[in-house]
Amino acid sequence: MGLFKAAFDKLKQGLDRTRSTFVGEIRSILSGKPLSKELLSQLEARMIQSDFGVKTSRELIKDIEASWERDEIHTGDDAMDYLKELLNAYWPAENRTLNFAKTGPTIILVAGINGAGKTTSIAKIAKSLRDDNKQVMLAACDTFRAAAVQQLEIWSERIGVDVIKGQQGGDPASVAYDACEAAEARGIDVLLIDTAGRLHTQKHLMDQLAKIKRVIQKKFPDAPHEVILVLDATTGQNAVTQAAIFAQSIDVSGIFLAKLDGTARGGIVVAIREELGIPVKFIGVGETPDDVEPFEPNTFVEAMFAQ
Ligand SMILES: Nc1nc2c(ncn2[C@@H]2O[C@H](COP(=O)(O)OP(=O)(O)O)[C@@H](O)[C@H]2O)c(=O)[nH]1
Ligand SMILES: [Mg+2]
Repeated sequence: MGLFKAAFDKLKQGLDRTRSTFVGEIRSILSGKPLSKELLSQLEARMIQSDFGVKTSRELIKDIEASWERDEIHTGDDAMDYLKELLNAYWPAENRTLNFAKTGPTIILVAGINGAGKTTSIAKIAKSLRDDNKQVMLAACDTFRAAAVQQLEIWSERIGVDVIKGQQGGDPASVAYDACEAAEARGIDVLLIDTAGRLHTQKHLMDQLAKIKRVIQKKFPDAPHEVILVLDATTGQNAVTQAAIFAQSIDVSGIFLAKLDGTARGGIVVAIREELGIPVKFIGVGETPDDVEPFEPNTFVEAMFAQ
């Protein structure tokens, strides 16, 4: 049940690269030494390299420096502990769980550029919900690419959930509408809508997402209950830039940060919070439907710093 409770060992394994590279390096820089400006500047450089973002890195270093000046911390090891403490307190209290419909099916619209990990992440969410005894259905609204529909069908068969699809090249919004009707008729709990990640232009893509949303609302005025944006953690700052573009066109309610296992720059989770203010709800830590964890800041920080 990866979606509901973070599994520490799995998370730790998923963060292997970040742990061995970023945390391993800062540990070797800081450990066993008295704190100095030089150590702090090395720490800051490593944080920036690990995608924490320039502004956040600067602020966290300033906080550590202030604590050192107040004579509260003295060594590199103290600074490392303090950084961990700051990170633990970094995320605001906010809702990071899925928002379910009060009545009728919960509609989850999933967006993101091609290759970000949308379809895989949908399979992960679907499997977790199935494991939690929910009736799940998928809608293949990436009608632009035949392969996209096939990929979703393969996952749906493996997980054992229905998928609604239209004709190749057909109107994605009408597939979304059909899927909403089918979800209601079949008493489905959660409908996950896969969307295109690339069209002729960015404007086409954003217009299409907006249209899908409008059509869903014709059927269920309070839907979509979630708009999940899937970002590829390995693309670092590019992912943040993309997210800002999507967020301008559709109200993104949560981020699924895929491929965190594939990067040593786990600091991206911090940069997303800082620059977008959209909660990361889930993280992807591998390619199978079980490789998903809810994003719980404290568990995340503990796993990242675990020895
Ligand atoms: N290592 C790893 N690979 C992932 C993860 N999520 C997706 N992928 C891979 O990323 C590639 C693109 O994923 P896909 O779901 O097809 O992306 P889409 O184009 O956005 O639908 C595939 O090879 C996936 O197996 C993840 O969390 N970790
Ligand atoms: Mg896809």
